[in-house]
Amino acid sequence: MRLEGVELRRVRMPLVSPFRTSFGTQTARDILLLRAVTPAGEGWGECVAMADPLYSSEYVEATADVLRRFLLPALGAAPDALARHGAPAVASVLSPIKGHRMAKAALEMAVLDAELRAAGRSWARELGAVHDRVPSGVSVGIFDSVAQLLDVVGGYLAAGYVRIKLKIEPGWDLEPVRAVRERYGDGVPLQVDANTAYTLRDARHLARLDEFGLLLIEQPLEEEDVLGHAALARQIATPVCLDESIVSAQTAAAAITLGACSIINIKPGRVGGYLEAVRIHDLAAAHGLAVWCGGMVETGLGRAANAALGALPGFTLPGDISASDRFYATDVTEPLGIVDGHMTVPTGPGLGVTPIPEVLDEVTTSVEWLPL
Ligand code: SMG
Ligand code: MG
Repeated sequence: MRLEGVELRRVRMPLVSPFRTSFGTQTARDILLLRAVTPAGEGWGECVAMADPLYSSEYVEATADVLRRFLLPALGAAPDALARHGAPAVASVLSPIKGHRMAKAALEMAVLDAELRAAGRSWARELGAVHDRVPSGVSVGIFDSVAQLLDVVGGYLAAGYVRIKLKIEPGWDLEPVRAVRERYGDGVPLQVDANTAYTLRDARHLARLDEFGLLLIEQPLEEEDVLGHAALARQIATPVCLDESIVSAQTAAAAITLGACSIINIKPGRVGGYLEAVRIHDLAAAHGLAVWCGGMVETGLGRAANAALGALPGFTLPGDISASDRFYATDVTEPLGIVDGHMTVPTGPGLGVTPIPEVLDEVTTSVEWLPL
């Protein structure tokens, strides 16, 4: 594998409806896409960083900056490692540069996609997928009223989604959960995600969610409050799942050992790439923990890769792997749909999906070519 350069392409995609979480409301997604160019063809990467550092410390401008200033020059200075080891060399070459996992993940994704496309191998096969389709869950935002929420949830259930995740925050937790249970019954697989909106002082309040038989509560406390999650897990019956706190296999191992979670949401971008994501999957499986694949409002590129990851054997809970039309009227790839509540895992070379040039051009706000 020899990398000639990487194109950074910023796209702006309007969302079909506002997506409100405990940290803000999004009406459009500003995304950095990477196109890795090699003599044998190209590969695509999608950076999951958001426009603002509200979900995590990374944000889209910062990821472009660190790629330009540090990550691509570092990779350019290590052609032998890349030639010899291919995509797995990316993380090791970039390891002296601290943090910036979403930027690193996007670069590794683009390089791995180029490599797999050239070899005619699929993402799913490369990662170790064992299923040809994955159950599709949907993440539902915060609304002004419970009535609105119930309508939206009803629509997703009618569309076949097999699991509902409700975003919660103080003031929007017991009531929406109770309303969904009352309207749609105890049989609906249901979970909640607080995106760090609570503190350990809320433990008794959060314990009131216990009666609703939730699959899990995701990241109730601050990213760095691993001990707080361990203490909370002892005070509530709902299983604690970590998202923001898990940024590597090492932090996953610590959280598991400390009893901070019994389930992990794996997002490849958050942990520095799909290869690290597989290591967390393996670690969790060795400890008997369930994992599921999270979502970062990706285009079809990221979603296709997530579907392949979610098809590994340890992904025993439905992921946030909703169809293209959950967020986008027009995806940059062929639309990914769900049938009987499942998304088919792509089997073509690499990611198995490719941006449609005309659609891509329409949503592109800037293009920058960075030779290596
Ligand atoms: O991609 O379906 C999706 C969104 C899933 O809720 C989702 N992601 O904390 O898990 C999470 C959030 C992070 C992004 S919210 C803008
Ligand atoms: Mg989350």
